[in-house]
Amino acid sequence: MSVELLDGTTILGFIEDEVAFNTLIDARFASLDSDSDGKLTYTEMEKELMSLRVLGSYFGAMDESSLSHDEAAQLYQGLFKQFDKDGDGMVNLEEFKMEMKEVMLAVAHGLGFVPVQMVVEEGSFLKRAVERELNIQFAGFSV
Ligand SMILES: [Ca+2]
Ligand SMILES: [Ca+2]
Repeated sequence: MSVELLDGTTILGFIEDEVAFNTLIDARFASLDSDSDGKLTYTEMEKELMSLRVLGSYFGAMDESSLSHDEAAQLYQGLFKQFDKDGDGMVNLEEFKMEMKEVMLAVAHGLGFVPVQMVVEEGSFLKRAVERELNIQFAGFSV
């Protein structure tokens, strides 16, 4: 975990960088797919859904403390269904990629263009987005 300063532009830049974004999505998918069958079950997705929920709470979309255990379970099921576009009970790479893009776009728009401090996890999307922008800035300095 680290505290980073980021705004919507940081995230948009990352999403638009197709190679960087797809590379991260592929790696993330593979790490979640613990039995390597190319599909994510609800159980395999659970950890990711929790971190997305934390992300959502930054924007007041969800109030953590007011949720009962059942409500939290419903929330995760709902998030999972959002990923599972064709409703077959599994999330494949295409579905994962599509929904992650939508989630990150929503986060970017929620952030807007005023930088805010956020606690980000190592290896998370936000962390990669920040690292990518730093790399570009450093590359700019060396020219
Ligand atoms: Ca699997
Ligand atoms: Ca599916």
